[in-house]
Amino acid sequence: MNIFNILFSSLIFSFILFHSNALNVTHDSRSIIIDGNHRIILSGSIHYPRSTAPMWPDLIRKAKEGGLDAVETYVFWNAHEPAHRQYDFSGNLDLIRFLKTIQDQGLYAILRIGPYTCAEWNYGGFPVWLHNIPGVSLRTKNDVFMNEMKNFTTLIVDMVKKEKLFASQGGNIILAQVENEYGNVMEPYGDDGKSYINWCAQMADSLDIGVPWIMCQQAAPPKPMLETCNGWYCDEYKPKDPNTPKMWTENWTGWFKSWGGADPLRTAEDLSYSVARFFQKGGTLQNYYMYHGGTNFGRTSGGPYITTTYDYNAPLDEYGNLNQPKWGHLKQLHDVLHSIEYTLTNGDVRNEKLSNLVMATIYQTKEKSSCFLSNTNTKTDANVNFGGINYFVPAWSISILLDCREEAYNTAKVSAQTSSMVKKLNKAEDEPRSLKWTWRPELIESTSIQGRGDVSVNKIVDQKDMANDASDYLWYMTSIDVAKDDPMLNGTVTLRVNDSGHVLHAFFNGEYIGSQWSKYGDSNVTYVFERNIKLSPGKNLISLLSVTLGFKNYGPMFDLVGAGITSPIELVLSKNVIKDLSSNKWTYKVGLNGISNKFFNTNCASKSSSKWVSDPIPVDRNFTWYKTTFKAPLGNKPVVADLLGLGKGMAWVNGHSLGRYWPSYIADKNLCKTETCDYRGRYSDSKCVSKCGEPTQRWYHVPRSFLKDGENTLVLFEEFGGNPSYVQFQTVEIGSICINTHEGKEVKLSCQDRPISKIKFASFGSPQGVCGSFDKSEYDSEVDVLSILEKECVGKESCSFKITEDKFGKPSCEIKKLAVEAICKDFTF
Ligand SMILES: *[C@@H]1O[C@H](CO)[C@@H](O)[C@H](O)[C@H]1NC(C)=O
Ligand SMILES: *[C@@H]1O[C@H](CO)[C@@H](O)[C@H](O)[C@H]1NC(C)=O
Ligand SMILES: *[C@@H]1O[C@H](CO)[C@@H](O)[C@H](O)[C@H]1NC(C)=O
Ligand SMILES: *[C@@H]1O[C@H](CO)[C@@H](O)[C@H](O)[C@H]1NC(C)=O
Ligand SMILES: *[C@@H]1O[C@H](CO)[C@@H](O)[C@H](O)[C@H]1NC(C)=O
Ligand SMILES: *[C@@H]1O[C@H](CO)[C@@H](O)[C@H](O)[C@H]1NC(C)=O
Ligand SMILES: CC(=O)N[C@H]1CO[C@H](CO)[C@@H](O)[C@@H]1O
Repeated sequence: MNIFNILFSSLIFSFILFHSNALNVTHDSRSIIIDGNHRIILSGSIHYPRSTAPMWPDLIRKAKEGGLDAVETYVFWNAHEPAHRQYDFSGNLDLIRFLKTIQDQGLYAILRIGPYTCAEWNYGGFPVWLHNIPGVSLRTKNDVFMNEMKNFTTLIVDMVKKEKLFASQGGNIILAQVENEYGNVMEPYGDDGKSYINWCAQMADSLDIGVPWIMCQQAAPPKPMLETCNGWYCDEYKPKDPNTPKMWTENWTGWFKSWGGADPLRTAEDLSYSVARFFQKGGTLQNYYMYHGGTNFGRTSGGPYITTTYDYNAPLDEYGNLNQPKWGHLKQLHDVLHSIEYTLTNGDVRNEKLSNLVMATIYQTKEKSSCFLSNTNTKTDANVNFGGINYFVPAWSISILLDCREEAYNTAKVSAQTSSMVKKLNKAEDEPRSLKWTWRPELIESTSIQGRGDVSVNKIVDQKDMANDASDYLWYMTSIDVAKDDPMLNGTVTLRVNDSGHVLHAFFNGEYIGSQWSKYGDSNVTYVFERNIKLSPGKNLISLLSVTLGFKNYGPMFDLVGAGITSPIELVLSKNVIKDLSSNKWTYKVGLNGISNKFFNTNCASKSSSKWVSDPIPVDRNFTWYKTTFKAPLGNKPVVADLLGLGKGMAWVNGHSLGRYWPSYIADKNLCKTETCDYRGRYSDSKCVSKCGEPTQRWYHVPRSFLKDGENTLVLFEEFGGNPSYVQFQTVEIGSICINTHEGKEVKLSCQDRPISKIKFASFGSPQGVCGSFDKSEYDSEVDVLSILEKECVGKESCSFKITEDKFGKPSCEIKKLAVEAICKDFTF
């Protein structure tokens, strides 16, 4: 089938599925019932603003190919309503287009409206203006808040209804969510919290959407809301209401990353284990959080300190490539689970203990049976006899047996290929080797350091309150008059600033005196900045530039956590002589000159273009704007900007923000405790991490739709000082692929849309090592496996075969494993 056939048949399919008539979505304790069909649902999160609209069809097609039934997303209030009653549903905020793209692929959608999202998204999705409405109190019984929440939730529901997207209207949305993980934080809100969650339920119910509402992490929610679980494992979870099916709305496929953090890895073996275990123990709906993580463009990342990449180690990587073997290993699991859906949702269930921590679960209907064999030991493999057949069940793994006989899947036996992604220079022929830069300074001296601002008040104001999220940058400025006989003129005076975290640059009498930022932005963010200063008689000027990196998004009353500089700000002469400046007259200025004047906007640059100068390009100069032009890399592969050499700042391509960058932030060496990664045992976000001692984030996604033919413009605002001469544009593609699996498996090697150019290694028996460094063992078969595969695979985009002794010869040991490493052909233009 060619691509048009596929597209055409999926259109027909979706037409039949969704356009014909309304679907009746209900549930029992075991299944989601759609028009009388008892279903288990495999779903994956894809957040529409974390990619671009042109990327959506490909992402969703890959989700469908990966065996998902549904795509889940939050709705991001602060992105849609950036100012009170001013809405934005354009570009990658086009929620309806996203939902229709899901529908066009014939998948269901799960709409988590919230509108609180958490999601490592700025301020958990709440608009900061909401926090600044007088009398408001967020996520509790408060009329101002509830009115706004209802207004936005209703707006979204009405938009969706108008397009007839709820299943009850013939659309594809089978579930919707109100609030989000409130149960985790409800306690501190006391009785008002309880009233609030009851109100949420009533409010949602009154919107009459015709499909069930869910509330995640909310034990025994008010009826008719259904509770669901979030976490790395939800196998032990049981809904309080026996009629509620067991639903897992967030199965964390990996983890997010903070500035200073290492690269997360949740192995395919462990992730599939958690899913298989969930269904072994009666699961009905599970959702991968994330299936595609994507990118925090602009200033959308939360935290504080969440990186611009939100890759999440998800089955689809940040750029939309298959993250192999995870994607393929899960696809196989999904296919097997779908094939036993009938017994899972209808069968009688019983468990049989086989040995210590080894258990069989049998789903039995009159006609059919399916079994799970689980080994929850973290170290001990199991050889078990079940129904007269011997099975090898490795430690921390689950086998699924069709008809309780044939092992169709084991979570620890990965046969999907591993793909190693590489970054390549794919320059147009006439493109020079290095980029030619122009630059201009950010004029901080002439404006802010002089104390000129927009607003003055006699107190220290939180950055959210003062800047209303219009910018990351906020100046706090004050002056102090020192009398000639002030004792502070003698001796050392320390300026002491209490900061709620994020970044602080301090200036005294026009001179820079130092900067500070918290080391771990994710927790533990506050710090005290101290520098000695020399006061002069007369007027002295203190100018503090506070820079935030996303507002907090999680925790009880997270919305009230301070941002920016907090009281007190003091001059300290000695322990006993402290002058508190907190109630001085403070002048505030929001933003930076270059950002306010849109230096990054290439359309209206002409007026100020003369201000960009070419020689000499300064290096390690803070508060500096850089600009260059470049041609889009050849081909259609995802593009990244390699920003190694830069400090911290923001980047724009053709006026589109790539997000905040901070390649000079090196991931802590101590975070990588062990060199090897053992999939066995419970996962946590500190397990299996890598890339310690390297930049937290060196590469920044430039979606193809940001680029145009001919000349493109990159603008950088460099806050810390760096060297732009290393900056490069590269493409991300598969470099090599590997297989390392046992006899009997059907395997496939694929370079996706490029030919396999070479088989670098191939051996059958007990080859050693891992992908990239395989080695033969003395027990391997004598047959020239490499030549066989060369004949079958080289020159083709993919090749499939079954691993058998007939094909690859007889190894002289019990282990019969095939290891292959193949190289994907370089594109030549
Ligand atoms: C929807 O399905 C449920 C059972 O699954 C049934 O009780 C109900 O009558 C159905 N509703 C409609 C409108 O068909
Ligand atoms: C939201 O509030 C505005 C008034 O600020 C009102 O005009 C509008 O109808 C409300 N929208 C909904 C969906 O309730
Ligand atoms: C500073 O110290 C000098 C000598 O130590 C003294 O003469 C002067 O009065 C002091 N000035 C103030 C303002 O304390
Ligand atoms: C500094 O600010 C933090 C956070 O806002 C606050 O908890 C702390 O009490 C402040 N320190 C002092 C000395 O007031
Ligand atoms: C919090 O900060 C202290 C020092 O300020 C440090 O020892 C501790 O490890 C930090 N905790 C976390 C969780 O980062
Ligand atoms: C900016 O760079 C200058 C020159 O290297 C240096 O003196 C100053 O301390 C830096 N300021 C900041 C805010 O980093
Ligand atoms: C349900 C569940 O597993 N929740 C977990 C989510 O993750 C946090 C942080 O890792 C845990 O504390 C929760 O128990």
